[in-house]
Amino acid sequence: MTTTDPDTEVGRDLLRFPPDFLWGAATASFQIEGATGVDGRGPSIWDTFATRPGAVLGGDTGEPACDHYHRYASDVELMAELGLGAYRFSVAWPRIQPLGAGPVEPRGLAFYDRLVDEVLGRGIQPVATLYHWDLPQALEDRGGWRDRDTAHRFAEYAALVHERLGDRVTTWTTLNEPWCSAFLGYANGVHAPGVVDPKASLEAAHHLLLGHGLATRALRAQAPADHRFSIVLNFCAVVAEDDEASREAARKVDGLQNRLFLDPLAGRGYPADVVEDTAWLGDWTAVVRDGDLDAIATPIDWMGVNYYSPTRVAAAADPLVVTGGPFPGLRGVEFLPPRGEVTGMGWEVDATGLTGLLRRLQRDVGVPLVVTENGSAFPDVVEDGRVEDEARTRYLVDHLRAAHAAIAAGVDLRGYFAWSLLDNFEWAEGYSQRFGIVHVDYDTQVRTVKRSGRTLARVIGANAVPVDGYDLG
Ligand code: IFM
Repeated sequence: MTTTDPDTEVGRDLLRFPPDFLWGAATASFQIEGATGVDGRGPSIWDTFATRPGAVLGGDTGEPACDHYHRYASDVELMAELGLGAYRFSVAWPRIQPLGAGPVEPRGLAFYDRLVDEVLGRGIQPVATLYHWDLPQALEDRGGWRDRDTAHRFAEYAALVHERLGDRVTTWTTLNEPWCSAFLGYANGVHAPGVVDPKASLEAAHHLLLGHGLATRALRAQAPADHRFSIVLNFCAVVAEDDEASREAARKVDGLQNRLFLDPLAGRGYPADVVEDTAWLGDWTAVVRDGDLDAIATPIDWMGVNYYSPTRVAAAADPLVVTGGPFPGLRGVEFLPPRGEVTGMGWEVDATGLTGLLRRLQRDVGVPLVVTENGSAFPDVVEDGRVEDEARTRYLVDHLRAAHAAIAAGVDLRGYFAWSLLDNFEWAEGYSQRFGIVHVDYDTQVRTVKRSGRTLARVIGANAVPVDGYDLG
């Protein structure tokens, strides 16, 4: 359709999104809040991990991050300026229960109360994630996600946050990217808590999924019928070299990255091929008890899809050679270098991977989808108070076109959240990688909306993205 809409000034061929499409940006507590020792917050595994020499680039920690704990009101004002319809944030468990169980810290709950009121006051829909990796250290001291009890503690914590915020927040996510919590945290230990124990990481994956299921059940039992529950997974679009052995390698990676999580959530149990591939580590499925798979398959209302990049694989010369890295028990796979443009993280840029992934999930999942994270890190330069982040802007617009293509192909995609609203603490990379559509000067805490942010605002205003070109901002 061609239009010269004076309101949007886009004036070219447009790809229009459905009228009620949800436009947002996402963040996570530990990555932006700072104020780690304030108002009774307990230590999280990331506070501990960041003090381990060499664990986080540059020795960076959760301080100051974006000092969002104190600056949330002006950050919400920024969201309103960008025209966001929704804000996806996470609640820090150690602010609510400093020891991960038992006593509740009222000042922690009060912070999220104020945040939610501010967000709603600006006409923005809050989308709350209950766990984005900041496990209370006290629980890790008892085994963390390797310990089944953590799943029960998570369900209790989830219920009490929902009890407090559920009169205003209706859209909920239990876990963000359990693959990362389990495998980066416990298989190769590049994330907190920094444990290297591949078999235990599979047990942790089960306990995370169990925690999701128990929490979803508990929330459903206490929530009004219009509340919407979900889990957010990070998927990789696996691209294999064109030969049989490489397709077999892709099956293994897809199994450990995607199907290990998708299948039990969809009621299909753990995929037999993944159980078989990992059996040489020892029988991790021994931790699965009667009733666990039913709990994990508690129906959800939507699924969050985090997509950044494709993963290229080929067969290794020796099918039994241990691949290493975060995939527990993976053998016989070679990860190939990215092709074409890469981001600051070294991740290949391929928007078509998003379309393919969404189409596949439409078949495999059976609930509406939301892109809950998508974005790119590039080094930014602030010049005359402006950040002209051309590469990030292209990434954004191309991925929006890819999301639109999925909708056009029949995918029930309900929303798109940019990762991230603000530059922030990028985990093991510290503050070295900037994903924000808003630049943060960590010394002065000055925020500057980047060209990508201005572009997203224009797209939201038009509820459409141009068929070609990037010159919107
Ligand atoms: O910053 C992270 C986020 O916390 C989880 N998803 C991926 C992002 C970029 O690495």
